[in-house]
Amino acid sequence: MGIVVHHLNNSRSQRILWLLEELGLDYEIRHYARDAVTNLAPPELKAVHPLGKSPLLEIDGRIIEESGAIVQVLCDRYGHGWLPAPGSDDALRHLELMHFAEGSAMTPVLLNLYVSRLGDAAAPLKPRIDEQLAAHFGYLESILRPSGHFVGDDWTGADVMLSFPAEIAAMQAAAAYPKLVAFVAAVHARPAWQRAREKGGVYFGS
Ligand SMILES: N[C@@H](CCC(=O)N[C@@H](CS)C(=O)NCC(=O)O)C(=O)O
Repeated sequence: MGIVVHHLNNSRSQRILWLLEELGLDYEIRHYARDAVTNLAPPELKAVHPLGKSPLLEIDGRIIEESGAIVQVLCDRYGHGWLPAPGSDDALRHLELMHFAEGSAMTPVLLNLYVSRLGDAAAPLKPRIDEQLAAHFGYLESILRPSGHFVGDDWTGADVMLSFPAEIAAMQAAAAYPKLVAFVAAVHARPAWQRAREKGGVYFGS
């Protein structure tokens, strides 16, 4: 059965294309362009899933939402080398970090994005948001292993998931997070990432 990625330009969906390229899978990309004024996804994505967000993966006739679930499904089915041994402590760590990427790290990033549109009215919220950004990015910086990976000594699904917040940290505060900057450079140097980047269209992280 074919694999289809409903891909919004300049979005989290880029990391799904990267993983598909790493796994050497055949897939089709349906492209959706952000609105030039609002930067939101076009309404056509709501015809695929009620939330109208990307990534969405179509596989075996089913739509799968949430990057973490998509990465897990792809690794479970096609990328066993991209998962730690089942039952190991690394597998538990991997599970934590797969959830951390969207469940924790992205919260202050999104808050920051939204309140930055308030101008001066954002001032009371900014210190707490800045502190939480530093806490989450600083945590990621602190747990990067000497191998350059988040779990074990090789690429895993957690690296794929965390590449997105790491790209944001590297863009927003490179001097504070040299290990994350090096991690992002290693991701972007992967031939699979470069193929995905060509296929995905506009992307902020590079
Ligand atoms: N937690 C979800 C987040 C999905 C999400 O918010 N995607 C953004 C792209 S980075 C989106 O589609 N935004 C367009 C919009 O909200 O209109 C996931 O990781 O899949």
